Amino acid sequence: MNSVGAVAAVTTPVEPPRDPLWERQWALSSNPGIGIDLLNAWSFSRGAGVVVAVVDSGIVSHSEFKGRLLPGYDFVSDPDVAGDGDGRDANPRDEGNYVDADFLRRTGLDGQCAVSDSDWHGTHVVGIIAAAIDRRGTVGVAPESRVLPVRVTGRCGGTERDLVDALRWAAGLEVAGAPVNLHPAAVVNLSLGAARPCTPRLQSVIDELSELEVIVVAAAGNENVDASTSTPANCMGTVTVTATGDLGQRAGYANFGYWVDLAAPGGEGGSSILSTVDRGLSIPEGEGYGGLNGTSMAAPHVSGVIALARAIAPGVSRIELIELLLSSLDPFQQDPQTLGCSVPNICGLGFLNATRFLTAVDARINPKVESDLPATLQVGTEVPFQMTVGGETTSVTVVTGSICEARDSVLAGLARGVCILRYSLDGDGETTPASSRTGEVSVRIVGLNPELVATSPKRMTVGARTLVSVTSTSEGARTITTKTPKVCSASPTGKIRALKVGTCVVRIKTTPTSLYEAGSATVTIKVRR
Ligand SMILES: [Ca+2]
Ligand SMILES: [Ca+2]
Ligand SMILES: [Ca+2]
Repeated sequence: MNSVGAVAAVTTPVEPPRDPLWERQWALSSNPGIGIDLLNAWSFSRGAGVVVAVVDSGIVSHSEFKGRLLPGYDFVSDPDVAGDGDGRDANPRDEGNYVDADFLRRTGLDGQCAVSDSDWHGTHVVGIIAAAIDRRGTVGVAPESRVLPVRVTGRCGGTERDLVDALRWAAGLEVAGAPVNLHPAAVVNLSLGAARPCTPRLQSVIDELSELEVIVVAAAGNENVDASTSTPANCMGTVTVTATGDLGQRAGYANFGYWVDLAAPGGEGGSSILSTVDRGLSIPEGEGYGGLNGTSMAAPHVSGVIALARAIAPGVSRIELIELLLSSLDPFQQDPQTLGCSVPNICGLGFLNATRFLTAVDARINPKVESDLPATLQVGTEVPFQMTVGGETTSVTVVTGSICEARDSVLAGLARGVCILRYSLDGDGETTPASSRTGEVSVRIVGLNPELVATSPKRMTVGARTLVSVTSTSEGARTITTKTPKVCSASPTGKIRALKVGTCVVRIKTTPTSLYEAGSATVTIKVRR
């Protein structure tokens, strides 16, 4: 028997989208270790319906998200940071996170943040995940996913208290003062961080989300330090993502180390990640496209790919999906230029590969059944066999006990008919819909060919009678009929009467039995005057 790999081979090739900026989206290309090999992953899924929460700076309206933005929430408590004149509210619009001298003077936040233009961070992250295939602009990793924009940062950052409430709300949990989120997220993208340990409060809410099978993806941070110093990347249970550039190199800014799970494109220098933004330098002025670099851009590539997987595997557990993700990564480029990531425990276990991941998820939910069972087996004979489901040897039980018997990987044919064998792979059954790992295969048990001998006189005269005598190894019921009713008649018991000159042909048949196939014979008698 052929050995069965965990990953099935080829997928249907998918045509590249005609969105004009696609050609510049190197991060989505199929260059190993550089792009995430997205196109063929779309033959499995485009993330339809999966809810991805982008807990970030909010969002501006953009035609790339048309019809797929869910009602989010604005958890920014501080009106100065929010820039919308009040505390928390139901409108997660990104009012612009620009910082100017006036703002610093007024708020006394001088020293905590620098003067800068608005970067439309949340909108950029959403575009990486969910920009439409619409012959305009860019495309997102999961272009049919739905986005839940949850605002937690504004001008000069955000607070952990707001973040904790935002995370709970995104997962559908109750948060005082906010309406219940009717679209709980399957994936939460956290392209944000602060330089401190993971607090018990933040860890506890991430644990709550893990309990709900929500997958939380966190950016490793952009300080070129060990990611263990950056939260929430350093919380247990997050998928922590560092960033690479367009040569597959570790981005110079990217946090690294043991806490990093994997790497994805984040851009470096002029080779940035292109996505959706607003054109305004301070407040929103209208939709556009622009480039940003950061682990903030790497994380949503992973969130988007997880959304693709969730769309086809809603029943697979969070932990198993993460295991499949981390076991389907590409190796890092070994080129000296990419040194950094090819050293162990720097950029995680490998580089994101969407097609390999989706192929592995597909094999997991549609495990390939392979056996060396023959199509047919004769009654009274037996054959050794093996069966594997998804590469694992499985046992079988016989559904049709009177037809066949399976014992110690030997199948025996007992009686003519269809032998049905049921296989099931138990293992981690609690995380898997049982039906996906059970099924039936059949082998046709063929009977023996009966020996059927019929004898009669060779000649008769018109008006004479005779008897066909029949012997058979089969117990099957016999039918005796004339094929030439004008020349001779035949009774069911084999009495022949010659009617006119010619050739009398009589057909003898036996019906199939549990041991024998149907049998037939003919006799031919010349009828003379
Ligand atoms: Ca507000
Ligand atoms: Ca608001
Ligand atoms: Ca587009």
